[in-house]
Order: sequence, then structure tokens, then C-alpha cells
Amino acid sequence: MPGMPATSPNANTRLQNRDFAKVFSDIATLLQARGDSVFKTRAYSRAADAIDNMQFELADAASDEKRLRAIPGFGDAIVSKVQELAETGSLRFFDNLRAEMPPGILEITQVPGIGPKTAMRAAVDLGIDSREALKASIESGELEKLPRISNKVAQNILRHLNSRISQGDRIPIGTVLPEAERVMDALRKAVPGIRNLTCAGSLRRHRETIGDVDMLCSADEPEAVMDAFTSLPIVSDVMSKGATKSMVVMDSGLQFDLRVVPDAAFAATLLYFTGSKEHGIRLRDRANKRGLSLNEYGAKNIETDEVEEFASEEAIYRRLDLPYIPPEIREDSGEIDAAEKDELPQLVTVKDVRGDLHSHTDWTDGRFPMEEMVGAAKKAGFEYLAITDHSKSATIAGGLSVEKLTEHNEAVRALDKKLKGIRLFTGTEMDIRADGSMDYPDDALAELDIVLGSIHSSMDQDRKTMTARIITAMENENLDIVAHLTTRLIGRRAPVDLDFDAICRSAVETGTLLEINASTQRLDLKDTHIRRAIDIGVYFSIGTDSHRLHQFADLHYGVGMARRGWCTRDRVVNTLPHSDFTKFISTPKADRYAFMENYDHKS
Ligand code: DGT
Ligand code: CA
Ligand code: CA
Ligand code: ZN
Repeated sequence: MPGMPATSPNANTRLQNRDFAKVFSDIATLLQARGDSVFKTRAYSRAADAIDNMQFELADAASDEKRLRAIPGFGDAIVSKVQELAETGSLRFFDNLRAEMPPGILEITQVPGIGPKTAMRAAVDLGIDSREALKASIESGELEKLPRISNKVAQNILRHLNSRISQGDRIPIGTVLPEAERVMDALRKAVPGIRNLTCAGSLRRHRETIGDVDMLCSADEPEAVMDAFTSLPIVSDVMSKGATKSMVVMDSGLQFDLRVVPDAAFAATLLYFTGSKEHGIRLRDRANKRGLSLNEYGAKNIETDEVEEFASEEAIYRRLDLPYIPPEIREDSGEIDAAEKDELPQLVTVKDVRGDLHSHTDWTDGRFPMEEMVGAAKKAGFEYLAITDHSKSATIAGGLSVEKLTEHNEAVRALDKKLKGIRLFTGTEMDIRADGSMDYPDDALAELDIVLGSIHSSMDQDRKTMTARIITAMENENLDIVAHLTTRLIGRRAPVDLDFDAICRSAVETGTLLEINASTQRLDLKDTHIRRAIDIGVYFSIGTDSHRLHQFADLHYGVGMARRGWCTRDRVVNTLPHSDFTKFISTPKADRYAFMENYDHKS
């Protein structure tokens, strides 16, 4: 898949931390598949983990051996490999290892449910060398010849495989947007005269995965823009280079298009390339009826052939007798009819969100001390924060015992007293057990300000069992919010099977909120869920699920999903100011939906 180099990373490009980390985690996978000792493989996976969590660029430190050795988990073997990678862009050890192993191991172990050992047996015994071959072997029943692969296990693997194959080569927005921003920064630096530089296409519409990036700008010297764009250091292939339009592929595998358009045509071109295609077609029909022809070059009066100029997209919509339609809902899914009737929703914005109700610290699987996380949340502009570390069943995440939870509460309250400028809520992200029961006793839960409930285990339950499990959990009066309901990881793990409507109905009946999880790996609920849930009457919280300092800034990904789901501010409880949110959460659960229905956002 794009973003994952098929060979050692390129020699002439500077490696990013994720490139280093990928090499080491691939080595760990291959060694495990080969049957090397746990001791040896773990050294590589720990190194990958350490690199993932670094707050500096490993490439900057590569020449400083002392500094490398001071990194936890960096012994001789790792240090020398980091240096070889940084210097040459590749690693002989890795190349040899890959040459020695059957092809496809790394690709197949990406599928949840397939470990390195199974991947190896599948490759050696059954000749499976790709995801497609794996899929075929499940469909023919062949995979079940392997030890420990029951029909149920095989069907579960197939479910993940299908969701991955349907995603195809699209890349998650959380990977694409930062890269697009780096490209735009580099272009602005290289060509100071550049104007209106913007991303259009699916990225501007905030889709969860992106096919390619479509960028637009204006400039007095288009050639200078084209030169700068095609010679960016992260460009791996120039597909085409023209006077005003070029297309390149980056080292990451992402394709970027850049067009330079005259200022006067910018708004019409932006509208065209923002799409969606279907939205554009509807607008062009509408324009034709008003004597205007819209196309990728601009707007023209059909009778006089005169070019009509528009200063903004708003002006074009106005010319079509419509209010402005935000990019996130330009999907031809009812927005034009709604606009015509002046019934467009006032979509929630990043600024509307005042608090974050989902965060982790180093008490469990977060990476930073509580005080640092709170500082970061404050810096990111949050007025309040719930600290929701994991509960005791989440052993991999270091979940807290009941006793530890009490200490955690005390630590949160002490910090709340000490710090100015942000208010804290005690909380937990509690595992919903396989039978829908709570992972803490009710009296411990009643102590907490905010209880999130999540599915972290037994994810392969059938639809009926899973739906009943979640509904049982929601019936507990202490469970405030169901976090990342479907547990999907974009491109990596399929959603659990559940009856979404039934869960929404039960949320409304019990006064439970559903979370819109903003973590770039999750985006769960997704746009279509959110829109459906609103129809049923559900209220939401938006949570960043931050495990690291910088992740509070990922709020906008969740807000993007919410906007795509036509979500307004008054559907989201953490748009309330702190004092009102406190009232909301102290209201008995059964009355909370009524509280929100009667709530009046003043400004
Ligand atoms: P993607 O790249 O698959 O994530 O999705 P988009 O929406 O970015 O699609 P893309 O890159 O093929 O094209 C960018 C925009 O250009 C698209 O949203 C609307 C416009 N566009 C592209 N092809 C056509 C077309 O054949 N007809 C019309 N009306 N518009 C098009
Ligand atoms: Ca695109
Ligand atoms: Ca495109
Ligand atoms: Zn969490």
C-alpha cells in the first residue's frame, strides 16, 4: 500500500521518524515469522515504539552516538542500524532478511487476526503471498487446514480483509492533511508571490480517506510555482509538468496535483475542484437554467459568451439563488434541496467545542504525565478536560485497579485546584465487558464525573450479542458516553457488527451520549453514522482520545466528521461552557436529553 516503501526507503530522501519505526517493526515481524527468540524480536518492536513516541527527529540525532545510546531500548544493534539508515537510506540487514523470507509476509500480517507465525505457515504451506491470495484461501476453505484456524477465525479474518480491500489505495486523512500542509508551507517559502494556495477535492470536504490531493493557487509567475512544486525534496516522481498544472507522486506514495489559475477565475475553479463531482453536476444544471455556464476554467454567460467573475464561492452560490454550502456537505446528499429551502444546518465548528471529554495519561497507556497533558489541553484552547484513563480489564493498556482509580481521582482533583485556566473532570474509559457488565463496581463509577464505556475486547461477537451487550451497558445509569462505538481502525480493523439504529434508540431512551472520536486512526462515529443518529435524536460528545500532547490539536478531524454528518452545535454537549456542562452532567442521566433540548446557547 502507498506510504509503505516496498524496499528500504529511498537513499536521497531524509527519513522521518515513522520511516525508521516502520523498518524496525517490519524487522520484528519478519524475525517473529522466522521463529527467532522473543528476546530478539522484542528489541526491535521496542525500538519502533520508542521512535514512534519521540518528540524530536531521529535523523537529527543520528550522528550523535551518545545521544542515540541514551534512548531507552537503543542497544548496539539498534544504534548501528539507525546510523546506517540515516546515512544510506537503506539497511542491508533488512534487505537480506526480506530476501530470505517468502514474499507477502509483511502484507499479510497487516491484516488483524493474522500473526507472523500464521502468515509464515500460510506462505510456506499454502503459498499465500498477498491479501488477495489470503482472501481466496478463506473462500475456498483452504486456510482452515492450518493449525488454530477455525472457520470462525477464518471468517473474522475475511471481514477485516474485505473492509481493507474496499478501502483500496485511499489514504487516511490523518496522514494526508499534515503532508499537504507541509507541501503548502514549502511552496509559500519557495514562491513568496503565491496567493490563495488551498487544497480542494476530498481533502477540503474532509473525507476520511483521500485518493489524491488537488491543490490550487494564483501567482504572477506560474512557472516559478511549477518549478518549486516539481522539485520539492519529497517528490519521488513527476508525472507531468505544464505551464500551469503539474502532477507529482511523493515519497509517501501520495499523488498531488497543483493548478495555478488567474485570480479572477479562482473562486469558480475552487468550486469546481472541491467537488464532489455529483454536487458539481447539480450546480452546473442549476447554473445553466440561469444562463450561466460553470466549468473548470470559470464561469461564462451563455448568451453573451462573456466571462462572469466572482470574488468568492459565496458569490457563485448567490448567483445560483443559494446560500453558501460548506465543503463538508457537498456530496449531493440533500444539501442543495436543503439550501434551496434555507434549511441548511448551522454546522458545529472547532471553535464551538469548549471541552475535551476523552484523554489519557501515563497512569495508563498515555505517554505523558497528567500535568503535562492538562497543560497541552489548555494550550490547545480547551476550557475543561476529563481525564479518562483505562479500567482494570484493559491489561495491555495498564488499566487501573479500583484502588488506583481512587488515587487517580485524588490526583485529578488536586491538579484542578492547583492549575488556573482549565477545569478538570475525573473520569474513566471503562471497558464494557463481553456480557455488557461494567468493569468497575457501581459505587466506584458513581464517584466519577465522566464515565466513558468502550468495547476493547471480544470484538468478533455476532450482531445480536454485540448489540445486546452495548444496550445493557447503556442501561447502567453511571455510563455517560459510549466511546468509539464501532472500534474500527481506518484501513486496519473492521468495525464490529451491530444494529446501529437499535443502539441509537436505546441511547435516546437511556440518556446516553455517543462519542464522535477524533483520533485520526478511528474517526468513529463516522459521517453516515452521525447523520443517521441525529435523525433518531441522539446527542454527542466529541473527544480527542489524546494519548500524547500534540493530539489535542486533532479535534478538527472529529469536528470534520461531525460536519459531514450535518451535526450542529446544539447536538454536542461539550460545546457548553464549563458551568452549564457541569449542570448537564450533574443532571440524572434519564433527564439529560431533555436538558439539551431545552438548552439555549446564548452566543
Ligand atoms: P478523491 O481524490 O478520490 O479522494 O476524491 P476527489 O473528490 O478529490 O476527486 P478527484 O481528485 O477525482 O477530483 C477532484 C474534484 O474535481 C472532484 O471532487 C470534482 C472535480 N471533478 C473531477 N472529475 C470530474 C468530472 O468528471 N466531472 C465533474 N463535474 N467534476 C469533476
Ligand atoms: Ca482528490
Ligand atoms: Ca485529482
Ligand atoms: Zn481512549
